[in-house]
Amino acid sequence: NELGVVAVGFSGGQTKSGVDAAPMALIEAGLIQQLETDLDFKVTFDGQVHSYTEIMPAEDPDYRNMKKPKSVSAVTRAVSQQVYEHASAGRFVLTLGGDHSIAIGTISGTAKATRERIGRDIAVIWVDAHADLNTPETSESGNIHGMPVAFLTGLAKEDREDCFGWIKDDHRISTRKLVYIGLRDIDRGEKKLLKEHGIRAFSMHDIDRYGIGKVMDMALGWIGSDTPIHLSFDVDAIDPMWAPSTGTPVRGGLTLREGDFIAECVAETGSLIALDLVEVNPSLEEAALDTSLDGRERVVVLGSGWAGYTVARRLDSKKYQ
Ligand code: DIR
Ligand code: MN
Ligand code: MN
Ligand code: MN
Repeated sequence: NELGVVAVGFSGGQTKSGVDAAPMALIEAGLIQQLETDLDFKVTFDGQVHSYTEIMPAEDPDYRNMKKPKSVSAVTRAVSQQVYEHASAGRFVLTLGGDHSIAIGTISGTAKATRERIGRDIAVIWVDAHADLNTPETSESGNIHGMPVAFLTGLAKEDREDCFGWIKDDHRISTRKLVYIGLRDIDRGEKKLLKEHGIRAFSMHDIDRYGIGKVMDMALGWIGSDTPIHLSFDVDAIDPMWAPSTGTPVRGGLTLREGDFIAECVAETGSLIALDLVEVNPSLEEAALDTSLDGRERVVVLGSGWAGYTVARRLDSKKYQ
């Protein structure tokens, strides 16, 4: 039961500081220990929360409407290599973010490693209030955490090596192998792209209509039973009542139990190869909508307990190891 952990203390894909402190908060809450002791994983972890200061560019002006393009490009390129090395060694990869821009690194890393190792294309389940599908041109904010899926699917491309030009075909995924769950805050440009490319998406409206059980059946049915799955989980998919400590909370989200259920169903397939847990921002605990519990504690407990559980359940099958 081999697990590689990558801790990414990076917040440059959006403008609020604090999301870089999440990996340490999760680790201090006992995540690594829980994975090793309670869940019996052999954990490979370099013991560091990477902030990649040594590769940060001296200056980083906006480019094609993107904020901090060179920084995000350099960090995601380094993350891609770290994740690629774990995945190439047959390890399940757990990445702790950081904002969601880091998924450019995690998914490109598993996509490439899985192609090389077993000749398969991966599928991605993107659990989020947002689609993160903006191209630099459709983005209203310029924040790259709203763009990772566009770069990963090739809907956004750039030749400049220092602005995501390092992303090649073997890093990319097809829009056919992408499923969204939990959407409720979509920009106009994103809506158009979802439609044009026939991307499978289950919004909160769909979850209300069909229930989470049916939605998971449909989502996993779309992917098929013999495809390696990378689960990218933005904590803002969960309702702010449960997970208030996040940069862009949106009302009307998943219950805590629905979040668990998604993780359990994906784990049960035996096809899960990687998990990202992103956008936890411990410094935003004061913004908690529900003050009956301490915001930070809830999010940390959610993150660690839930991430650990997902990984454990997945080991029922070692299909892709
Ligand atoms: C918005 C917000 N769609 C943007 N995206 C967020 O900036 O492109 N993603 N918050 O998590
Ligand atoms: Mn996101
Ligand atoms: Mn989001
Ligand atoms: Mn928005």
